[in-house]
Amino acid sequence: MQVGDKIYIAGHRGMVGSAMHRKLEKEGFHNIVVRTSAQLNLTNQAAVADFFEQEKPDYVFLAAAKVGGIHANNTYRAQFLYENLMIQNNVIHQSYLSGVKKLLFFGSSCIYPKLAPQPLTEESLLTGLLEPTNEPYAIAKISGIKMCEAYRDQYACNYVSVMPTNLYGYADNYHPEHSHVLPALIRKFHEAKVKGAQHVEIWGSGNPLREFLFVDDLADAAFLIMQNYHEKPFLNVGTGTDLSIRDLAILIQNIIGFEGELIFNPEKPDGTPRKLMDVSKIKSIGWEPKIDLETGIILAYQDFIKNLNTN
Ligand code: GFB
Repeated sequence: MQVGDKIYIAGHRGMVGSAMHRKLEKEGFHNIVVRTSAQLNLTNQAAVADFFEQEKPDYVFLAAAKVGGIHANNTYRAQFLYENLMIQNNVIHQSYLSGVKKLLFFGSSCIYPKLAPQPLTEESLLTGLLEPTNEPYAIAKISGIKMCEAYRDQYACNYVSVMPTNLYGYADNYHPEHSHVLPALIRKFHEAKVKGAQHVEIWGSGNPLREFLFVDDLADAAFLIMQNYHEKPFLNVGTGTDLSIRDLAILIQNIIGFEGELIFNPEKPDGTPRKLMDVSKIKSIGWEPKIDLETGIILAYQDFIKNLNTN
């Protein structure tokens, strides 16, 4: 990618797409094409074809997706499968037809089997059964990886995929039910503190282990991969360390300053017991995360407060 190249970010208003936008601007890229979902419905094949025909981007970051936490994944199962397949099928295929030089597809750590050996290496893909709560989303993301690989095999397209661990950061979704755990807990502890509540409910047992990456660190990794990595195997992106949901809750509680009790609700699903990424491959090409968890939560909390009226 050179500074004048035309770059399309699909999903530029989401957490990942907006981080990618910031990163590209910081690196001096100015020829960036974006469309809101109202301007371009990525599930519509004809509309996506017209867009590529008209804009002819050189590079594509495919960050558009229907995403959410464990409850949203489990509730909107049909939409998570259908919308994600349609978006990625349209963007990947039209990129091929319009001669895009390189495309980067964002996947997710939930593509791995529920009980795969930890830390999760890229080789674990398709070696076992998926976690049921997010199987539709995972199947869509696995299809995206396989599409990038197949278009490379058959048409020599330079398409690569990255598998980020659980993300958080600027422009996250703080919906009380549909968000991921980290933004959900920021919101719950903040509201409990403001209202002077006695306790905060944490879903599940608190025992599952999760790894969290600040989204700007992912954008750095994706930029590096776009510039310097041109091979077929997809790459994990994570910090290489995890913590229990209980410890995460205590950390957020302390940062926000909530003094009440934590109550664990076993009626809510735990999801996969652990999904820690093996990040040796991405580290070997020169990437390291820069934002530690505590700093990242403070930044995310500031962003939450700033956008309080829109969250
Ligand atoms: O982040 P999360 O929704 O998704 O939940 P996953 C992680 C863990 O936190 C689960 C617990 O064990 C939840 O039960 N948890 C505790 C909470 N309190 C809360 C809360 O208030 N809200 C939420 N959301 N969780 C998702 C997948 O799995 O991870 C997606 O469903 C995607 O497909 C994403 O891959 C990265 O980590 O379990």
